[in-house]
Amino acid sequence: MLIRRWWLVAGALAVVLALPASAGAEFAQPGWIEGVVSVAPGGTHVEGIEVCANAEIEEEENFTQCQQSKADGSYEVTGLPEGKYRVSFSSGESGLKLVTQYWRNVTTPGPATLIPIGEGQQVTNINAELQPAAGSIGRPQPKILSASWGTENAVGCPNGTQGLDNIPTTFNWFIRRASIQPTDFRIVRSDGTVAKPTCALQFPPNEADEAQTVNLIGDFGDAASGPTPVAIRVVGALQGKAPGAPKWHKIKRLPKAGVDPLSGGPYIVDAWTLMPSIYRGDQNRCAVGKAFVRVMWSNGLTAYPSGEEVGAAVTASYRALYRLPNGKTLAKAPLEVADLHDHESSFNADNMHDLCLARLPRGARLTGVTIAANLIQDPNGDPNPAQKFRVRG
Ligand SMILES: [Ca+2]
Ligand SMILES: [Ca+2]
Ligand SMILES: [Ca+2]
Ligand SMILES: [Ca+2]
Repeated sequence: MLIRRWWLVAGALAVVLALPASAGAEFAQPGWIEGVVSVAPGGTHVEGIEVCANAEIEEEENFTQCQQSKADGSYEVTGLPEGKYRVSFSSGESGLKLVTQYWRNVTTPGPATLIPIGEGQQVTNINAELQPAAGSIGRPQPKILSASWGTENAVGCPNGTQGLDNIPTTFNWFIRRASIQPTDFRIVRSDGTVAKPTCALQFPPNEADEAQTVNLIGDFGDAASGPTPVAIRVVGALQGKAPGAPKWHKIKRLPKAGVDPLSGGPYIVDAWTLMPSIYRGDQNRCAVGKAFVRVMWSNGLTAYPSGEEVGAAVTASYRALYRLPNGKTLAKAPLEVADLHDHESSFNADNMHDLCLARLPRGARLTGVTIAANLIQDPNGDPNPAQKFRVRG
């Protein structure tokens, strides 16, 4: 089968084979497939998903052509000789941990629908929505969740400068430490001036599973007489990944985020189930329980009004909300709260708590976290408002 072999060898050889005068009809035009890929929940279009078209061609090795999706989720796999193709969709270079699937939403190759492609034929709308793999969370796109003015003239940088302000900035992704530089950020003040941080640290949240926060430290304003910081922008190249995803990924431009005032209280910005792969090495992890929920806040956390590490009142008030397969909601009280005593001084307490939960019913899905008001304070001494945080998706 000369025609089929043509596609399996280098283009240069094809020219040689094409020389006989009568050969024109033998060299069929290749076909191709195209479509759009997205990631659930929400059907976000993602760059770097790998789409492969695989044909078992008689008397030949398997023939496979692959291509990655573009930023708008579209892809084209070209150069396909006539045949029937099994099309697969997988994580590729997307930086996400996704379940590999075949066209028409099956996860094993056996029952996959074969797509016939004729000579020179264009087959369109070979679309797919991929699901996050177990032990990862979706989050196909990075986002800033919060930027809150934490303290005024009260913190320092490793270069020795003291008396600085800080703005902990939280993301829905882990940010790769080696990619963070102070020059990656700008702080816009109320008078229109722009400040650069003196340093940008993953501290106090400094554990490997706490990489969602970057603490911007510098001279950002004056709460009493102004100006005050009002917005932050990311202007440099950060790298990040969704918690549980295998690869770091370049973070493209993010929308400008507003800065909460110094006097504001702390609030919950994120909650997700800690998977074993991430939680295993955590030094101050839950010592009890079967399911573990990371609760991330906008600012450092201690007990209100003592400023000591949080205790029984906080444990008693937290609830993790779950949706059960029968549609009912379960409000689960934690057995304990972990990720406490992060640092020697409670002033450096970080912005995370871990809820240690007893075994959950099968199929329970985390939908939110609640806690009553006036139990937790931020480093400026401001108490928390009551929280009814909803998990999206
Ligand atoms: Ca505050
Ligand atoms: Ca921890
Ligand atoms: Ca911690
Ligand atoms: Ca903590």
